[in-house]
Amino acid sequence: MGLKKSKNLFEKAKEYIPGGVNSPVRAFKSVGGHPIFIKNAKGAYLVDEDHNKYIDMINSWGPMILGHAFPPVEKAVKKAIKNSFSFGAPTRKEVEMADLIAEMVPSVEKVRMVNSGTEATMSAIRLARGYTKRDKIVKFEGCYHGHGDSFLISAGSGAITMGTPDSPGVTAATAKDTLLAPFNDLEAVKKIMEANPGEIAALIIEPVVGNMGCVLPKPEYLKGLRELCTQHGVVFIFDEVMTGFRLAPGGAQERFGVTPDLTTLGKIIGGGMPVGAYGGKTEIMDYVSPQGPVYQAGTLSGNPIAMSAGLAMLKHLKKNKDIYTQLDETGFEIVNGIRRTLLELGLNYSINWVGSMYSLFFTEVDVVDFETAKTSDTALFGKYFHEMLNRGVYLAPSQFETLFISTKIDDKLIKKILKANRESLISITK
Ligand code: HOZ
Repeated sequence: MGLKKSKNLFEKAKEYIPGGVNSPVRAFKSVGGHPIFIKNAKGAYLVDEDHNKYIDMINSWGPMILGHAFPPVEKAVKKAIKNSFSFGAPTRKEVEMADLIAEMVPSVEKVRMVNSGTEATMSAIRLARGYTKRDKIVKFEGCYHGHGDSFLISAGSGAITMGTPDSPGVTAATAKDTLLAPFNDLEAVKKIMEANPGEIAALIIEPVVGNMGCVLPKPEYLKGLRELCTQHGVVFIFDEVMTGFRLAPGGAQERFGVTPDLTTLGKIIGGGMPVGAYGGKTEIMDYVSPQGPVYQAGTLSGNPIAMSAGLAMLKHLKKNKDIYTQLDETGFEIVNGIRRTLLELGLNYSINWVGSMYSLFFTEVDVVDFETAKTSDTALFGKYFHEMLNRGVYLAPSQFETLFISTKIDDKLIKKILKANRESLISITK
């Protein structure tokens, strides 16, 4: 497999871009080698600058649920672009988008568009603080909510991948207002709430964690958190940047039947373009400026091209609910196939799976939280990653990222993925 152009581009990139990339995980630092520079993508496939073709198991970190360059989305973008690219003024599309999100996502009555998941989470906690007039927030070890200061404490994703879960540059004053809890431990949250009466504004969680690898909530855990938040007057926030419109039309909250007070959403509502949003109960959302006193703004918010792409995507998902059954079945086939191979090879590695998200952890421990995720053999994962890449399967370049399945993964591709997986596991463990 030739990778000369990618290698040269990376060398040049390092001269002008810190670390040669615009987001740390994609630098391949934890798996070794150099990143692959992507030229184009269609359906299930990515094509790199050297014309190598890969089955994509990242799908732009979630949003390409219908595969790359999904025709209705492409058509909507082409149509919208004729009317110019940005106005910094309200448009019809934003109203349609807000209406659609409110219809699909159980917790959302009102919603504000922003430009990324990071903006959405930063804005949501400011709103929760303004609404409750309290300062502290609770986050979970290993959860990642973008790169806002309050969240870069015991953070997953690129932070743990690069070995800096607590980032320098976050002031002690900010860090002291972020209280940490282990994921899946209800008792720990109860203790935190009881020890900080009337001080906690919000509790933010990835209902299914994607940023320490895929980690599922234990049965009744989310329900237990809901009850604790209600009891202590804490704003309960689901970060559904990864799970929104993916685990069900209404996201994890629909799938697990637990309704938060606020929800943050990301790139999927832009059909993969740079979009985010936060929404929830009217009573809370009406605290946002200009209706209320909590300030938050953005010239590009509700950008007409991104709105057009997102509307085409969400309308399709709403109309074709069978997509979710299909994604669950594909997820089951892949995960079951990996399990069969592990059994055949006498390997006892852990797999977590829900719907179209899954992770193979190189540890024999059940992965239920950050501590157990960290028992993974990341060097072995790195070898597996490259074996898969050499066989044309593009995984997330970190043990601490979930994989995402698109509807374009058909039976033929499932077989290819499973064959690559079997050969890769044999190669790294022989
Ligand atoms: N932090 C992102 C996934 N959790 C990765 C972003 C990127 O490198 O594009």
